[in-house]
Amino acid sequence: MRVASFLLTAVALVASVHGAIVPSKRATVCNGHAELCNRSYGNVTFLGAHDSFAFSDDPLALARDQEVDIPSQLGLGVRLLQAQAHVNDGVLHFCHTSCLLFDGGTVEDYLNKVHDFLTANPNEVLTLLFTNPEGASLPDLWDPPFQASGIADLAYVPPSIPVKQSDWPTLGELIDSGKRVIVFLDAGADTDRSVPYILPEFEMVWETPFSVTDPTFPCSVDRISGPLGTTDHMYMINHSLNKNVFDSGIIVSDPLDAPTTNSVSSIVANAAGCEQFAAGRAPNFVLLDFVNIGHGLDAVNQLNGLA
Ligand SMILES: *[C@@H]1O[C@H](CO)[C@@H](O)[C@H](O)[C@H]1NC(C)=O
Ligand SMILES: *[C@@H]1O[C@H](CO)[C@@H](O)[C@H](O)[C@H]1NC(C)=O
Ligand SMILES: CC(=O)N[C@H]1CO[C@H](CO)[C@@H](O)[C@@H]1O
Repeated sequence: MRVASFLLTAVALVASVHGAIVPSKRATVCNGHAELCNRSYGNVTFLGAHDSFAFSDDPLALARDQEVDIPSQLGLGVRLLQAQAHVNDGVLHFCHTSCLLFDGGTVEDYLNKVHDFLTANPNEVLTLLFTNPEGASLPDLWDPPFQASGIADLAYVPPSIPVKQSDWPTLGELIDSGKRVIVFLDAGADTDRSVPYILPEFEMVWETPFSVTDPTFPCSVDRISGPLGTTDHMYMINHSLNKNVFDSGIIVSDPLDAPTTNSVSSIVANAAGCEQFAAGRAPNFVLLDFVNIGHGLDAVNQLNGLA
């Protein structure tokens, strides 16, 4: 301890001898844009991949919602990854509805890939939005893969919960602090706060309806919880169009619609329809199927005032 503090003092002295204060490391480009460094996380629009793990290039894989893998999605500018977890043989997997229908592998393998991206891209803020339909235990099943992959060390823990939309740190602050992953869970984190970095989604983010089959995407506040008011939440548009197969009630996503659904005009129109619920603000997250099709990132840049 003594040696360490002596060294620190010596370094400080050398620094002051060489003139003035040594500035702490500051990110100058955040998520690819200098303009975003000084912007609150709550005032940025991010591109999201719905069912990010459910990728396949096989058109016959009806349970897929993406065509390209996680590194490719991130490479396309996706900065929110959504996925649905199921317990399979006592271990958490990402699966679509059931692991028999589509098994995307273990959450730990998935998070290892995400960690590789974060290590290679130190100036990126990333959001993980996972769903927990089986109510898997946070300390017993969710925390272990986050710890093993190293993502837990990068996850932001707010000083108190819920965080108002206007109270989030800037992207630059998140990057500079090394805590640049925001983790939301749809169910479980509201009642169990024993894993502090796993945040209760609906207390801070509201969502538009899902399984939408109307291509005009009429906006409404579908899922939200208190105590914060609607405009003090961030929000996500679930901008994926589903097809009711032969009116059977079976809903699947359709890549043939994706060029239209993922166009700038369709996304921006959906956002405009929601601003009435958000004091005129753009959505924080634009969640898409088939992120490699259409122009999702262009729409997001436009909503961020960057285009
Ligand atoms: C960042 O934002 C703060 C407060 O909003 C402002 O005072 C400061 O000038 C901004 N810095 C830059 C580099 O834009
Ligand atoms: C960020 O703030 C600007 C200015 O108030 C607003 O136009 C924009 O919609 C906001 N974006 C988000 C995602 O809150
Ligand atoms: C976070 C999330 O993905 N919310 C919903 C968006 O829509 C899909 C279906 O299209 C739902 O499964 C998700 O829960």
